[in-house]
Amino acid sequence: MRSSIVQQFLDGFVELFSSLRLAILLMITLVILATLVIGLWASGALAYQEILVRDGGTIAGKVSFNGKIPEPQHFLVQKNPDVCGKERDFAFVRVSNGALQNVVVVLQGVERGKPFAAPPTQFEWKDCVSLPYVATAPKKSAEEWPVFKIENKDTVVHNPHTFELLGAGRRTLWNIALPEQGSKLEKEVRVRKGNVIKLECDQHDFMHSWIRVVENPYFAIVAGDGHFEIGDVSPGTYKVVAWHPILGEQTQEVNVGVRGRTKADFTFTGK
Ligand SMILES: [Cu+2]
Repeated sequence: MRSSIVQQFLDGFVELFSSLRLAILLMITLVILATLVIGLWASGALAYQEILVRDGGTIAGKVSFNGKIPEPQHFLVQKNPDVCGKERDFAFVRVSNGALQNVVVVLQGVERGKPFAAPPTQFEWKDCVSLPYVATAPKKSAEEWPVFKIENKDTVVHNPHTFELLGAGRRTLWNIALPEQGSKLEKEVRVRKGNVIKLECDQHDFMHSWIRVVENPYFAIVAGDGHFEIGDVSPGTYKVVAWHPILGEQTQEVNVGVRGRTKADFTFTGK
């Protein structure tokens, strides 16, 4: 009799313990899952998703410049004046017939939509100029880094140096010499938090390019006349950002209707 009471007590204890253990295991699993989901979300690892866009609309507009156009910066060439010239002027702000050049327009935070191609961003370093001056670098998910391809077409040493820009600060990504004509590099740019990369040459302080990281295919670089167009946009409300490397960015909210055409014009002003 006594032994069966003890047995019952023991059985009950074992049962309680195993259900407690189960509950604890369940809680631990839930905590791990929640941490993972929050972590993925915070790191942006939840990649852009390609879907079939039906009845998409278009956002189009023009980016203008008003006011005094800043003077180009004048540089005295220290290295390789035989190839690069003795002096250089570099225009950080370029305007053509009132149209601001080198602006990237992006739709912010679009998580799914039309196909997103992510080819390497290509630069040609020729006549001691880095071209293009402004480019985009597609980043499809947290772990798929944009890639830069640079070719040295000059007979002098160029030394591409990339920086991730973070507010007023900047962090070196890499710094690789291209010693001779025909030297090439192809390398990931592991940008962490920022969405702007600066490309410079450590040999020549008048060589500059700026790159906007784009996380969806809804972006455009303005044409020479200032116009841009972004198509296949699912109907909805969007934040349109116009970004210039020197003049900063402007944002406006627009609505895109079924197969609609929405206008988004921007005007930057001289300081
Ligand atoms: Cu150089």
